[in-house]
Amino acid sequence: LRIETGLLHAFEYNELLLYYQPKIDFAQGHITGAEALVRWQHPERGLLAPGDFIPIAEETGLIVQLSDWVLEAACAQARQWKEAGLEPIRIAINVTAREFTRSLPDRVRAALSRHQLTGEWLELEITESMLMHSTDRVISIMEKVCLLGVTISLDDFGTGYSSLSYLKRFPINTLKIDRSFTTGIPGDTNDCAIASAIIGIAKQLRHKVIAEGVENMAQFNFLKEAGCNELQGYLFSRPVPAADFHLMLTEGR
Ligand code: G
Ligand code: G
Ligand code: NA
Ligand code: MN
Repeated sequence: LRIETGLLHAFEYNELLLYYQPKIDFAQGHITGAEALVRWQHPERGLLAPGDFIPIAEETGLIVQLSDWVLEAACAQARQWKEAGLEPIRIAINVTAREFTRSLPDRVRAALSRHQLTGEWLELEITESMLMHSTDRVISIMEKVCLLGVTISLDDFGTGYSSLSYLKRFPINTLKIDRSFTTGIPGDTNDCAIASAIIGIAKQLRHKVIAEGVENMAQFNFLKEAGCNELQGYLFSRPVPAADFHLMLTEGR
């Protein structure tokens, strides 16, 4: 309960913030975008990671308010970067199953228009489990999002139960290889096989593929060789505050 009432205060007192973890393309080594990851600057407990409060937000229903806050904060930040003269880069936000409803395209459209942004600035990360039910409804929501120029990536790919025959029906742009597979590369032959297979599926379906949790050069080399398009992970950068991410962009890393 203390976290719950605290979380209500967090909105009121501006204690939430977004960190940004860059996504890099293998070919050029350029930053192509970032995943926005929420943090809570708690007055007593310090900087809290999502694992410390997202589950409580889910249980209490505050996740709805939190998700609205994240969408708004990401777009407000993108607008600042746009006004600072940066070329569009995709800011990816994590979308929960609960907000994946018919109103999602309207919420996204409204947020973009409020900040005078094109869809090129935004990406939605969804999980496999969101694709499993009411397929036609889900496809129609995704298509409306795509019409805004916003891309969709499938997070934690391979950890859920996804029917590969379904996969081709969804307007998805990118598959994200889950960190649990990246971790075992290159030593674990199963993880290597799974990562390669996901890359193969992505290519066949003409999706982009990104590996998360890339921490070392052995993983980097394997994934690059296997044809992975992008990477995200501590090898390049941890999630960082907006100002630090802006510096990375302008220093042209
Ligand atoms: O930042 P960290 O590595 O601790 O993130 C842990 C998890 O929290 C990730 O799996 C991510 O999907 C989730 N997460 C981070 N930010 C958000 C957010 O803004 N909304 C939701 N729903 N989940 C988030
Ligand atoms: O959305 P998702 O649950 O996949 O969120 C990614 C999580 O993984 C975040 O909590 C982020 O801080 C963490 N993370 C990002 N890169 C790395 C990495 O290279 N290694 C490890 N161990 N964790 C990472
Ligand atoms: Na994610
Ligand atoms: Mn993920």
